Amino acid sequence: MNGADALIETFIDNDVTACFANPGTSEMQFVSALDRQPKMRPVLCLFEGVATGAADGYGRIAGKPACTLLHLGPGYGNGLANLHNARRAFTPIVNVIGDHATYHRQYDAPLASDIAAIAGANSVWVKSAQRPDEVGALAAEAIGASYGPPGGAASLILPADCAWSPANATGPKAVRRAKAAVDGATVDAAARKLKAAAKPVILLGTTACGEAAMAAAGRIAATGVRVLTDTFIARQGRGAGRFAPDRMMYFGEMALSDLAGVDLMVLVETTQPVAFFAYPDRPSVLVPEGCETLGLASREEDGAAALEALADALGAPKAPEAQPLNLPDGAPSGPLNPAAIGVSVARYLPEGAIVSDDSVTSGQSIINATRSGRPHDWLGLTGGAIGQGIPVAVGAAVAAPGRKVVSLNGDGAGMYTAQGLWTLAREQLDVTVVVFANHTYRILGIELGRTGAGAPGLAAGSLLSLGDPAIDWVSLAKGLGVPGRRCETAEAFDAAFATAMAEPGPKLIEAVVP
Ligand SMILES: Cc1ncc(C[n+]2csc(CCOP(=O)(O)OP(=O)(O)O)c2C)c(N)n1
Repeated sequence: MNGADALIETFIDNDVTACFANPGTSEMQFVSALDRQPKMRPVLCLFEGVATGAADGYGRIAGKPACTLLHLGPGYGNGLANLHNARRAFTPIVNVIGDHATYHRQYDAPLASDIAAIAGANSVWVKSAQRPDEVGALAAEAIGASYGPPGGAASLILPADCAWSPANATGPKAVRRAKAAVDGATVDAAARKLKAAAKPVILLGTTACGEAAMAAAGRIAATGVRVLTDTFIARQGRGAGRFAPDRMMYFGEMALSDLAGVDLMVLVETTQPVAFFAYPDRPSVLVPEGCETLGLASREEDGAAALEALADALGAPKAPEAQPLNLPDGAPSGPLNPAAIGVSVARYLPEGAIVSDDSVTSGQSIINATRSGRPHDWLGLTGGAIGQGIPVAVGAAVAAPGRKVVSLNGDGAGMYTAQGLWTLAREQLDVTVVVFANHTYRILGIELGRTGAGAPGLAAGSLLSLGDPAIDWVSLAKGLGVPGRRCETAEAFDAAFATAMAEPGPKLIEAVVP
C-alpha cells in the first residue's frame, strides 16, 4: 500500500465513492491506485470547473462528499468559480490537489505555487501531507471537516512522494459534528415576537431548506406568517405536496418593495439579506427601515428542529401548507420564449426530476411554471458565479442514477463549462441540457442601465453580444458526443422536450429565444 492507496481506502471506508478528476503528472499514483479499488467511480472532466461543479452537484444530491482530483495550483484555480458556488451552498466536497514531491518544492519548478494560500480562502479546511503515513488520517480529517456544520470544500494537498511511498495505515472513520440544538428560550422569544408583530416574515437560508425544515416552515405559514427563502438555494424540494415559500427577490429595490411594512424578520440559518450588488444611491441591506431582525438559528445550529419547535409554540396545525398538483392545460404555441418553455417543462418534468439552474434572465418563467408541477428538486446558483449548470447536472446525475436531470443554461453561462457535455456523453448520464440561445449577455444589458453606466455604444455593445458569430450549440454538442436539436417555435420545443423526458441519456436542446 502506498500513500495513494491509503487515501482511496480511507475515502471508501468513509463512503466517499465518486471522484471528479482532471489529473496531471503529480497525480499519477492516485490514478493508478484507482485500478486497485473498484468501489471508487472515476469521472474524467475535461476542465477543472466541470470537476468542481460536478462535485458540488453530487454533494447537494447525495448529502455526502465526492472528491475532486486537481493538478496543483493551476488545476485548483481553474476549478475555483464552482468551488465558490459550492462554498455558498455549504456542500461537502474533498479536493485532492496534487503537488510536487516534498523535496522538489525547494526548486520552484514551473508548476509550483502556494497551493495552501490559493485554496485556503475558499476551503473550510486545508492541509498538506508531509509523509505518506499521515495521508489516511488527513483524509479522514478532511472528510469530517467537509461535513461542517455548515459544510464546505476541504482541500487536501498531496505531494507526489507522499502518494508513491509506502504507507503503513489507512485513516479512521471521519468524525462528524452534529448541528447544535437551539435552546427553548430562543424559540419562545421568537414565538412571542411573531405573535406581537404586525407583519412578520421568516427568512430561511440555504441550509434550512431541507425536507424537515420546509415541512415545519409550511406549518408556520399555515398560521399566516409569511415565509421566504434566500434568493438562491442549493437544493429545494418543489412541486406538488411540498410547501412553496416565496423567495427574496433578486433586485434590491424589488425585494424592499416586496418587504414594505415588515416589522420583524426571523432569520433561520442565514444572515441579514443584502443586495447582490451595490448600485449608486440604492441601499445595500435589504431589511426595511424599522424592521427588527431576530436570529432563530445560525448555520451551525439545527434550524429544522427550531422551526418545528416554533411551529408547536405557535400552535400551528400539524399539516404544512402544500402545493396542489396543477399542470398546464395544453401545449404552448407560437413564438418560442421562456414563458412557453416553462409550460413545456411543467408539462413533462417527471416526478423525482432534478433541475440544475443556471438560466439567468430566462429562469424565472420556468420557476413560476413548475411551482405546482410534479415533485422535483431545484439546484440554484448559490454563489452567483455562472457556469455551473452543466457541471452540477453531471454530479447530480452521477449521485442519482434513475432520476431525470434537466440543466437550464443561459447561452453565456453554458459556454463557461461546455466541456461538461463530453462527460455527459462519456458517462451516458440521463441529463437534458436546455440552452436559452438569446445570443446576448442579456442581464448585463439590464445592469448597464441600473448601474447608471448609460446606453451601450458600439464598443460596450460588443462586450455584451454573443451573436457574431452565433454559437451553433447543436454542432458543438455533436462534436462532444451529445445529440442536439435546435427549436425555434413553442411547438418544436414542446415536442423535443417531451422526447427528451421520455428517452434516457444525454440530450441538448438549443432553444432560440428573444
Ligand atoms: C464566473 C462569472 N463570470 C462573469 C459573471 C458576470 N455575468 C453575470 S450574468 C452574465 C451573462 C449571462 O448571460 P447568459 O448566460 O447568456 O444569460 P442572459 O443574461 O442572456 O439571460 C455574466 C457574464 C458571473 N456572474 N460569473
